[in-house]
Amino acid sequence: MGYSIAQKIIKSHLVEGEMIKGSEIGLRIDQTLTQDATGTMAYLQFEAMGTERVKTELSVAYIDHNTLQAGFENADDHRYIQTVTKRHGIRFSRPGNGICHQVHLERFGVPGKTLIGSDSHTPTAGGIGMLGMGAGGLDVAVAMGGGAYYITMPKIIHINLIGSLPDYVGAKDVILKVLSLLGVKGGVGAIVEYGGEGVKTLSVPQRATITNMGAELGATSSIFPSDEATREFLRKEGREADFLPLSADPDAVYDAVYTVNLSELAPLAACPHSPDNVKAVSELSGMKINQVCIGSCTNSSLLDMLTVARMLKGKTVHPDVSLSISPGSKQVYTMLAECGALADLIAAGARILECACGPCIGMGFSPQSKGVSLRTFNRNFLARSGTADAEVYLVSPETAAASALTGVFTDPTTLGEAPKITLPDTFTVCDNLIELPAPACEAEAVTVERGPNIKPIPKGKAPNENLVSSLILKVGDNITTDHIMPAGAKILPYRSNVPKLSEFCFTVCDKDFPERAKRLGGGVILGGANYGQGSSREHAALVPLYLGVRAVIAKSFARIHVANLINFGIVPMTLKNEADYDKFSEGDEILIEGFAEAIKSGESATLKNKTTGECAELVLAFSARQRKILLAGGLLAYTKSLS
Ligand code: MIC
Ligand code: SF4
Repeated sequence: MGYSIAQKIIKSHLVEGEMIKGSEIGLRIDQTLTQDATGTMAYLQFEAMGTERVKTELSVAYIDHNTLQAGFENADDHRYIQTVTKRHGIRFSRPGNGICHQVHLERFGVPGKTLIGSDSHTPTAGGIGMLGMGAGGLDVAVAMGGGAYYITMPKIIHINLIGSLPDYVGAKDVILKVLSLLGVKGGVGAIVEYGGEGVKTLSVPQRATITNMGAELGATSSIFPSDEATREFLRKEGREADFLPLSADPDAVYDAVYTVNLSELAPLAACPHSPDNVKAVSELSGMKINQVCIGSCTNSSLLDMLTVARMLKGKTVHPDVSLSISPGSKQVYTMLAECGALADLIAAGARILECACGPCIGMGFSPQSKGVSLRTFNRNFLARSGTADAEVYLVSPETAAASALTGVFTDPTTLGEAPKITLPDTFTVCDNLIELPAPACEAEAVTVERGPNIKPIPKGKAPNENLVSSLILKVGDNITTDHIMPAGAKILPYRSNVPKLSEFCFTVCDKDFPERAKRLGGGVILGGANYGQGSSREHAALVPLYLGVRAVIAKSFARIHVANLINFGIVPMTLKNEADYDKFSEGDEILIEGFAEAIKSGESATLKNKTTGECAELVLAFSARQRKILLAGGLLAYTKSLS
C-alpha cells in the first residue's frame, strides 16, 4: 500500500509509536515558530526547562499579534522575546515584518519538513508541502529543547480538486466550500490532503489560504503536494535550493474522499458566528454593510492585495463603509508600494494598517454596534471582533472589495470583466527585520529583559485520590477558546499576566464566572461537543487552572485544547453517553471515586451527581505518556522528573 503526502512526512519523522490510526505517535520537529501573544509563555517555559540552546534546525519568534501598544505591556513583552530569543538561538522577526504564517511561508517553509507553531494556523505551511501543526506554547518549548511532538496518528481526508477557478472566485471560496462539506468538527483527528488535476492551477499563496483555514475544520493539518508551482514560488523567493518534489503515491488509501470542482464554485461567505455557516454570496446580495477588513494570515498575499487594488483603482469606497487593509508581510507591503498599487488603495479611501494580525484578533477596528463587517479572515466567533453584537461574515478578497465599493453585500461575479493579475517574476526579498541570535559562545552575555507585566505561571497539581467538587459552569457545543479566554485589544496585553487575565475568563458566556470560580475555590466545567475549538492559546487552560479548575468533562474536545489541558494537569474526560449531559446542571455537587487511580490505569470512571443522585460513565482515553503527565500535575513537572 502506498503513502499519502502527510504519511510520508510522518514516516520520515517518526521517533515514537507506530503509524496506526488513532494511536499516539511522537514526531521529530524540524522547525518551530511562535508569535507574541503566545510566545512570552512559550519562552518562559523554555527557560524553566533549563535548555541553553534550541535543538531544532530553525526556530523563529514573530511579533505580529500584540502590536497595538496602548500601554507598556506589549512593548515590554516584545523586548523580553527579543532578548530571550537572542540568548537561546532563535531568530527574531521584528514588529513590522509581518504575520508569522505569511512570513514563514515566504522565507522559511520547506517541503517535506515538520513545523509546529504556538498558533493554530501553522498549517498554512501546508501550502508549500510542509507538515505544519498548531500546538500549545509548552509543546513548542519542548520541541525547541529537542523533544518530540505528540499527536494522534491521523486519518487522511483527500480532497480531489478538478477544474479551475472561474473569474472572481478565489482560494477562500474553495476552503469555504470544504467547510460547508465537512463542518467545524469534520477535520478532527484528520489531516486534509489536496490532490487532483485542479492543484496545478493554484499558486502557493492560494494553496496556503486553503491550508490556513483548514484549522477551522478542526484538522491536525492540511497539505498540498510540492510541485512545479512550489518550485516557482521558492525560486521567486530566492530559495529554489529548498525545493523538494512531494506527492502522494498513486495507490495511497484515504479514509474519505471528496471531489471539489473548482470550475463550479461561486463566491461564498461564512455567516455569523461560525466558519462553517456557509451561504452563497448571491443569497446575501443587497444586505447593507458597515465595514470591510482585508488581510490576516488567510488572505494577505501579494496576489490578494493586487486583486483588491485593481478592483478599487480609480474608485472610492462607499461612504457608509470603513475599509481596512493589512498586507501580510513587509515583502507584500514593499511590493505593493513599488508597483503603485498601494497608492491606488490609499486613493480609494482604504485605511492602511501595519502588516500584522490587527482586526483579526480584535486589535483595533472593532465594528460599530450591531455592525455588519465583511472580513477576509478565518474566524467569525462571537465577540472576537471586539464588538459583541456585531455580525461578522468571512469572505474572499474579491467579495470584500466588490462590497466595499457598493456598500452592500455584492457578488463580484456580477461586476463584468475580472482583473487579470500577473505576479512579478521575482519578489523583493530583504530579511533586514529578521534578527539572528547571538552565537553560542556569546549567548551567556545576553541579558534577558523582563517587564513588570510578566507574572509567574500557575503550576498544575497532581490529582487527588477522589475528585470531590462542583460543576461551576455548564456550556453548550462548539465552545471556542475565544469564549474561554477572550482576546482583543483590551485583554491581549495581559497574556503574560495570568492573574489579571483571569478577570476575563469565560465572560463572553457568563460575566460572573471569574468571581464565582474564585469564591468557590474552583471546580469542574461541563462542555458540549468540540469543546475548545479554535486557537492554540494555552491561556484557555492556564487561566482556568489559576481559577482552580481541575477537570473538564465534555461530549468531545478539540485537538490542541485537549493537549493544552493535559499539559497543565487539568483532566479532560468525555461522556460515554452524550445524553448524560442533561443529567447535570451548573451548581451540582459531583464526585468521582478513585479519580487518581482511574487516571493511572483506568479506561473509565463513574461521575456521581451528589445533588440529584444520577450517574454517568466517563471515558478516560489517555496514552501512557498522558497519564504520567496528568499524575505529575502537568508536562513541565513531568519533563523535569525525567531529567
Ligand atoms: C487566533 O487566530 O485565534 C490566534 C490569536 O492567532 C490564536 C493564538 C492566540 O490566541 O494567541 C491561534 O490561532 O492559535
Ligand atoms: Fe493572526 Fe488572525 Fe492569523 Fe490568528 S488568525 S494568526 S490573529 S491573522
